[in-house]
Amino acid sequence: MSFYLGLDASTQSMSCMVIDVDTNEIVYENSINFGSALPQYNSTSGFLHNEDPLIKHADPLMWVESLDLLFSKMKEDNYDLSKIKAISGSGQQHGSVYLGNGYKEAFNFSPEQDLKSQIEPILSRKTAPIWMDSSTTEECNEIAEAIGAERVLSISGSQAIERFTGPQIRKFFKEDTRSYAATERIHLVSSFLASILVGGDAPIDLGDGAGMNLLSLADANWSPELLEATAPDLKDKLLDPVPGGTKIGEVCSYFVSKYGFNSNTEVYAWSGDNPCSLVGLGATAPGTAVISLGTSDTFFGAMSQPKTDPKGYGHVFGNPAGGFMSLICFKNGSLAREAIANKFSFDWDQFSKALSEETSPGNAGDMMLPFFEAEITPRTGECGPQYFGSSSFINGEHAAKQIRAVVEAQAMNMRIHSEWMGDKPTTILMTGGASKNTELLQVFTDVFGATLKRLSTANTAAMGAAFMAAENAGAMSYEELFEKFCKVDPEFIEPNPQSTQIFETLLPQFEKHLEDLLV
Ligand code: XUL
Repeated sequence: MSFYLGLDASTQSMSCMVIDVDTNEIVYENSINFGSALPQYNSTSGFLHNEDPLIKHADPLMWVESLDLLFSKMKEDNYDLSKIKAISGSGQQHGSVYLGNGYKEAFNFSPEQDLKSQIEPILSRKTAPIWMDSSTTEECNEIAEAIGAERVLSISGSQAIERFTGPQIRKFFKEDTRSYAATERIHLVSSFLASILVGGDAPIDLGDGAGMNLLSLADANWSPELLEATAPDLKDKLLDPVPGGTKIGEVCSYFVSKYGFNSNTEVYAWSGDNPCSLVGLGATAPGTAVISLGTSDTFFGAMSQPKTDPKGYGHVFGNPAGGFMSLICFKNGSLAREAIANKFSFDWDQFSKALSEETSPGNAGDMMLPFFEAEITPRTGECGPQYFGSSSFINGEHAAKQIRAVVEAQAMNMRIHSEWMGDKPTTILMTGGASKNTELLQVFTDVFGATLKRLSTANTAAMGAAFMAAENAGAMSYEELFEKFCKVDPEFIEPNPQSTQIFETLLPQFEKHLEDLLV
């Protein structure tokens, strides 16, 4: 029994990774893309269309169905699930699922029916607000006014933030008080899927729980002040949070009879995708900065003591290996890169070529603010992309320059907003789907003036979840797991000093455009 399964419920897909701690190999990987595998949910990018661009909800049944689909695929591939010793998982952060009357009984799943039809009747809110939602500014202000903005930051490690679960819960309570009252349990994406695996309520871990504006970091428990400022009777709707990697039970009989899991397969508390990536990258000790280029781009690192961002964009989450982590999130990550590629019908090869062959660092002064969606860092509202520089660039006559402009702006925005974390990093670990693109990374290395290293797997959230299962089940320590599995790609990406100098001169200009936008 040397096999450990990590699941990753991200914005656009449900993925899995099995590691074998005897042979030090990843022995199985698979992924269900929501848009292509489950088109009936009309969620090409993992969320439902809404007339209001600030509202981003997903159908929780899509996540549930993807779990059945993923295990069916493993079975079809003749992967013997009875060999799995323990499971943990990663979920996109902040998204919340609301369960009502009869939910506990429903968790006693019958293998005669699929999961989706058994979960559907117990949802007290049909859709789940996800991290991309920016529609709760009013609720954030109300929470901040109730106890003081500074106090929200010092208790929870983050200002009241639109996508965080507390403000989302408050909005639900205000808009649909009856359904809120009928809600018996509120889960995060991570604890919801963990609950399904064990067939009973699973707690939220401190890593993901810190993304709710409800947790007191100092007490490692829900803050009575924040609960009260958010919505009535909220404490009763939440289970007490647990430290990362707490054992929450065994896989329930549904998975045993349907997919052949061993009934002794242990399940450990799931966490958020960023805390899991910290583990999967072997970056749980302070000193290593990480950039993840995914649907959202994030910049994060482990911290021994919580430190807050004076500008209020940064967050403090729990580190699943103990202690804390800092994080800043940029909503216009892959979605912005995809939007510009689609605008010019470029595939990823053409995208790379645009960066390496058709344009040069600094883009001859042409610059943009790449906020296709309302940005989180900095908070922009629904402003759309903005272009500055030559008229041919502004008019979109030069596709390659617009592509470079998006990537340069993403890197400059990230550099400016990560400065509060402390010393400028000299080495940064890169992860996420887009980290495979070397030409794109050249822009990041030049802007940061730091060496970039990649790991051999880009799927670090699933890897982190598999590590959490293995470490907590007693297979081996995190240090040993990192040593065995976290193989750094021998090809480092080094900054070109001349290009870095160009960006040093451009950064103040870029910052000025940002400031003008926020006025
Ligand atoms: C982090 C954040 C995103 C989501 C989705 O605060 O909102 O990174 O976790 O990946």
